[in-house]
Amino acid sequence: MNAMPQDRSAPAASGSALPALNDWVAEVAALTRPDAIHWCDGSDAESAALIAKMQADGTLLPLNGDTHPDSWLHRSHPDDVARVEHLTFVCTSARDDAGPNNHWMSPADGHARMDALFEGCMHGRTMYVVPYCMGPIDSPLARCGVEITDSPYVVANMRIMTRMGAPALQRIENEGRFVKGLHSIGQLDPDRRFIMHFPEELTIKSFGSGYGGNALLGKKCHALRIASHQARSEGWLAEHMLILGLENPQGETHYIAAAFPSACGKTNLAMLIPPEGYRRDGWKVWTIGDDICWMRPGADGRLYAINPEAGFFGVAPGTSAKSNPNALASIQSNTIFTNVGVTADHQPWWEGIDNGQVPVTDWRGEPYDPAKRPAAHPNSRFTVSAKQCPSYSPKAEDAQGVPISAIVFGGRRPSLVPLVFEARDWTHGVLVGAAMGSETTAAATGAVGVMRRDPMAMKPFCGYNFADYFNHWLSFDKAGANLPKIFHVNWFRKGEDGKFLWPGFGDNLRVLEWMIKRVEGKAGAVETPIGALPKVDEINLAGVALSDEARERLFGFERDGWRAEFESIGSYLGEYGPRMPQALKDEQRRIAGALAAAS
Ligand code: TSX
Ligand code: MN
Repeated sequence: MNAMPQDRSAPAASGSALPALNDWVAEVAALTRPDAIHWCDGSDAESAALIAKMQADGTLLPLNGDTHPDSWLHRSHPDDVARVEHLTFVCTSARDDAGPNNHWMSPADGHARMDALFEGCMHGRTMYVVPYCMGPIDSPLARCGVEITDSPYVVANMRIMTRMGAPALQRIENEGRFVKGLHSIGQLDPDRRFIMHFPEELTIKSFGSGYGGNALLGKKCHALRIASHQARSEGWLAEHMLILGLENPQGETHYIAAAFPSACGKTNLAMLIPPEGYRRDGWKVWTIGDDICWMRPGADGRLYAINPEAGFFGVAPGTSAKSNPNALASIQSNTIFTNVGVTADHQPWWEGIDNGQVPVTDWRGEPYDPAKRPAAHPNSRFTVSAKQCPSYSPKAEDAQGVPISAIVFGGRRPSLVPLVFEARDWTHGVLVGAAMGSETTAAATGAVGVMRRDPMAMKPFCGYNFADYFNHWLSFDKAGANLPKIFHVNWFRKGEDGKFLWPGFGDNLRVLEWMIKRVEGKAGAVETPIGALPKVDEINLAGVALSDEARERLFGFERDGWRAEFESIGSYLGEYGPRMPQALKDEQRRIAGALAAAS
């Protein structure tokens, strides 16, 4: 199981049949100087041994075994609780290839900076070699990687979030190609912390953080930043999208992929439970994924999607039996909780869990005092296998992926933006995605009510220049393509009184139903310069109490406001400079012109 780092001729059990992998592991061991090397096979025995070790050293605290069997609490370092965008770099040979949407460093400088940090950093520690597959192990759309890490917590999370272990190693050996991810928690010093990507070398180096997005390299670093770069050169898309299946009473299922900026309830939408009447009629929502979607055109021209992940790394606060019963059901056992509070009888607790219990200890391990800090960190998480989700779709394990009927973009827009509209064509849809975003609400992030654009929800995750990325999106519209329709939704429109006008949650199914009717050519629409709006009566609002004001604002088209919005979109696109595709600028001008024409 363990081999000394110096042992370069290790037997197969402690290494791989792939020389390129063995050489890289040896090279990393020579640099980081671990006490031992452990090649992860993903077995139950291995997992049990790792968990026992972490329980012994306090990395994992057991939760109530009666209410939450095989579940654990991890408290991270208080300065290590979130992704660090200002310390995240894309290292391409040419600065312009990373684009204004990324921090850039030359590959040579990036490697030098990181290798200095990694020098001897695993002394006294075990180095884990973690082979993983992003996507069903037998899927042609899946891609593999190997993460080398000195964090057993990372290994335990990777085992849930990816297909980790022997089958992945087998596939890597067959393919001879894999993404190299090197990770060390270092000293968890925020001043010695960097997340660097070398997309041209399919390499990631991450130092100084043990937190999810910085440390579970299969997720944001591989499946989004590196994969988006790889997808561009190979003709597919790696997107920050949930995937759900919507089954109608006839038993037909349409698949929808959707991108939202943070704090819009992506996981809640992915696990939506239909309103009572819909359930009775036989409607069902199936969850394929809640965060990442890889899609590629199939032989029939449609886009086929897989969820590259095997689990959910979800935000805990706000998750309740009311907001997301499927998520709550998923996390009753075999779950790692990070930075949540606990009750007197050691059950996990967070703000908005709404289960009648009370916390006694906060996420720092101190007695809960609401005057001091919330019980759970706002970015506290659960890590759980997708297989534990009651709505998990059997199609999520399908090697061929699922055909996507609709792509949905959204944002938090208290004003102007209607509940739903449909893009007139693919190019218009790409513009809708490029212009999406949220108005800021959290006082912590600065000004309230400021428009933050987050194209396709990919601002922190696109591994290359956004202008090239939009061009790549546009390139899918070609002969033989049979592309999904593109929609934009806004669950967060507010009324004069500042209250939300749309009930949201399960009732969002009514909007999804209209989209599918549009896809099937069974619903009408009102054409406007911004796209097609639902025709009154063609979106089912039976049982939804909406005031006249709500109806007007949710389904109306406000020409003057949109004129200003399109000016703002025009200047935003301008920020990406001369690489911005002309077709997208033309589309913005066309709509701006249409908005100006009739008044
Ligand atoms: O997740 C949300 N969704 C999508 C659900 C499938 N949230 C939570 C956002 C934070 C993560 C929502 N919040 C949604 C929504 O559609 N809509 C809203 C706004 C809202 C909040 C409360 C009410 C109505 C709308 N009403 C009552 O609480 C009674
Ligand atoms: Mn995400």
